[in-house]
Amino acid sequence: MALLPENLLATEQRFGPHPAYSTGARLETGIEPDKLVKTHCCFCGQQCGIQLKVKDNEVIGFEPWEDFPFNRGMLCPKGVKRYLQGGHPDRLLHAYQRDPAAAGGFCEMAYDEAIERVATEIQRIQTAYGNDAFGVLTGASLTTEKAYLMGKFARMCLKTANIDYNGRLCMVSAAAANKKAFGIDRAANPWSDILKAEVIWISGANVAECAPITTNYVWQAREYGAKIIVVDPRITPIARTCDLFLPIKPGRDIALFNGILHLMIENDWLDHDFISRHAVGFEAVAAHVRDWNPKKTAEVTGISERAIRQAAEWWGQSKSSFLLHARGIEHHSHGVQNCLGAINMVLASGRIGREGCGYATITGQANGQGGREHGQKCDQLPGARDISNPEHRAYVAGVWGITPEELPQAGVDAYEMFRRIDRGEIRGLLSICFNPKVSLPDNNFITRCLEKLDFYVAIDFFLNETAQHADVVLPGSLHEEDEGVVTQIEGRVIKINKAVDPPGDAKQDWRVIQDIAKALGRERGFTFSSPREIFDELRIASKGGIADYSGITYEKIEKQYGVFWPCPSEDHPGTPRLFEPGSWNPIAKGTGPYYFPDGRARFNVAPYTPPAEDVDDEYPLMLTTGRVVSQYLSGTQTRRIGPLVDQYPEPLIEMHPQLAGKLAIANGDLVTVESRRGVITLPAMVVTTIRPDTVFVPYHWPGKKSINQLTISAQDPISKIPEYKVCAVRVRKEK
Ligand SMILES: Nc1nc2c(c(=O)[nH]1)N[C@H]1C(S)=C(S)[C@@H](COP(=O)(O)OP(=O)(O)OC[C@H]3O[C@@H](n4cnc5c(=O)[nH]c(N)nc54)[C@H](O)[C@@H]3O)O[C@H]1N2
Ligand SMILES: Nc1nc2c(c(=O)[nH]1)N[C@H]1C(S)=C(S)[C@@H](COP(=O)(O)OP(=O)(O)OC[C@H]3O[C@@H](n4cnc5c(=O)[nH]c(N)nc54)[C@H](O)[C@@H]3O)O[C@H]1N2
Ligand code: SF4
Ligand SMILES: [Mo]
Repeated sequence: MALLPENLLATEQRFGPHPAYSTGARLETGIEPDKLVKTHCCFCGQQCGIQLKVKDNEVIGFEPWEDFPFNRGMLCPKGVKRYLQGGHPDRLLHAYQRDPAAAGGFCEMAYDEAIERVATEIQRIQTAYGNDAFGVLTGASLTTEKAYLMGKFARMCLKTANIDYNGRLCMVSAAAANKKAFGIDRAANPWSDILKAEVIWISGANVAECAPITTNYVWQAREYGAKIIVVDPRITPIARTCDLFLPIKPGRDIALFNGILHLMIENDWLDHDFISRHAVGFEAVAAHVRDWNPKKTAEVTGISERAIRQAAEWWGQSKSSFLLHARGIEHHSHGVQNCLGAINMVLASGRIGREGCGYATITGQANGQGGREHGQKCDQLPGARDISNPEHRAYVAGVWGITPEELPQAGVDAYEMFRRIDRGEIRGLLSICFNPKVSLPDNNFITRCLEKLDFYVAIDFFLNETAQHADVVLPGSLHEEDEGVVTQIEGRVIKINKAVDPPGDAKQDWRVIQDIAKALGRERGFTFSSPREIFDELRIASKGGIADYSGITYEKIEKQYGVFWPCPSEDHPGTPRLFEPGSWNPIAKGTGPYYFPDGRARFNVAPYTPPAEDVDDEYPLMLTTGRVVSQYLSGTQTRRIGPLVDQYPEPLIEMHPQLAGKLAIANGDLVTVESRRGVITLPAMVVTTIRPDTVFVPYHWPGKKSINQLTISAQDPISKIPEYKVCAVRVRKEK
């Protein structure tokens, strides 16, 4: 047995120096590297360029990569410390199987034997309960090659409909709204357009902590005179430097967007030419927002009428603008409607698809964009194709050498998979790059489901909290141990380059998947010998789809510092800005720039509905959740990096002094927060930067420190995103 169980226990303890945190000691050695590898950060969707220093097959540090145009060498605290994961003692070096008798509950297993066992269990479960009884959960931190392979593996090798990914918790509301309004799901503009905007509107995005490099774009625009408007229940770091802050009540953003559009119409701050020539549906939306006068908008949103009028005036009268949003408006049971409300405001202004006139959702995970395009979503096929469309099915089946009938239909979303596990309909699970025990809402339910599985196999480089329920754990690859492409926040396809080989028995993820296919006797279609071969097939599979990568090559990415999709042929330069006149569009075919047969964008009526669980006498406060700058997602990676742990060692409950005063709570006191689903006790952080009716807790910690014990599993009916951003709670001081 390796170091595994002791270290896992150790990483749960935050106090004092302990061996399981990487401390960065190796960096101080001043060793000359053997080579520098130009690649990108493994964490957020900005995908900053970075050069890794490599010595003796180990990443020992980094150098800035100043030529890469997006970040020009800048990095945030996570990027600076990312290299510390590789040498961590918890790195999985072998396969493991569950063994209640072993310390830590697992014992080492030969890799080949583990693969055989996985194949046997898959066959056993599918023979007894049907193909769909085996589910697959994947992630948007995977390269696009791997995301593509996972979609193909689930449908062609396992023949199951049930594959979905962790972007279901992240990008899907914006994706669904973008498809409804524009027919395409990608940032409309490159970030360089932010610099040319007169007004920058930021809704529900903690830019400085979660998209740190974007802060630089926003601040540079401010230097040139731009006005910054921020909408958030908390005065986040970007809000501290904005020109107008709108302290919205969680869950009320549609009301604000409708209220702003109301004032735009009343004051005739509209682009009539754009509305009549490039869009449809304005009249219905205009009729709908007639009611949303400033008084009503102020009552619902909790923002003053004066601030609403000021925001409308700046937005309405500007000549150029950029609207950005993130999970703050998307993590809602009406997340799609929220995004449609934002888009209506953009379309009415006509400021999109031009220099300095932009709109985008800020993508989340490393490959939040590319990971949602090529078929790891439950209803999608490569090229952002639709699994229920017969033409799309026929095309992809043709590329894979199967008949369309052999392709399963749409499966269910990630949360629904757990409900099916609970009901005994799904009996087996393979997960890669996902930690649902920490990251899904109402996660005590998720833990109970994991214990019900007949068989569960996890592929990861660390034993995350979900994988601790696995029967078999397979050692996959760390970011720097493989190559492939990802698509960053702007829609720019970039290349991750391999710096080191996987250690021990660890294998590149795509090899692990192909080994399982082989052990199942279904090797056909899974004999790739490199990520480049997978990418070349992906290019063909995406050809003619909306997310067309067919003209992108590894060489072109290197030459151009990335290629913006769509890129339909090798002589096409790529598409940094969408919706420009004459740009390639396989749907509109010259009728207009939007991805519909008539070439026009769509206004969508976005009715206001309150959150799934509103406050009442019993649970009188709103809980909202999110992130801090030094921690990343479920924390599997960043909770193992000492300097990042030091910055924010454990979750705190942010509350306003008014609320704290009422409950006799002082900064640092232990406070219990309770919802209808769970309870948590954490130290208070009393700050004036949050609404007095709202508390905020970051979600990067497991077990008793996991705020997802309290969150609600209500989902948006269209996108199926969970409502992480608002539920009702009560708060009391611990005696
Ligand atoms: N440091 C760090 N950076 C990250 C990540 C990380 O874990 N850590 N994760 C990456 C990923 S996957 C993602 S998805 C992004 C997320 O990036 P963001 O969406 O920017 O981050 P969040 O903290 O989830 O939420 C953003 C803001 O929404 C606000 N908010 C809450 N409720 C509402 C509401 O009802 N309306 C409005 N308008 N605002 C509301 C919160 O106060 C918060 O400031 O970050 C990426 N970058
Ligand atoms: N309360 C609350 N909950 C939330 C959110 C919130 O705002 N509030 N945000 C949601 C959002 S936006 C997101 S994106 C999710 C994220 O939630 P998860 O996807 O569950 O979080 P991760 O920490 O990314 O878990 C990914 C796992 O993949 C592994 N991994 C990373 N890269 C690779 C790789 O290349 N190969 C392999 N084999 N493994 C890899 C990591 O080690 C980790 O164990 O959380 C969601 N949960
Ligand atoms: S901003 Fe994102 S991509 Fe850039 S260094 Fe930080 S975590 Fe990495
Ligand atoms: Mo995310």
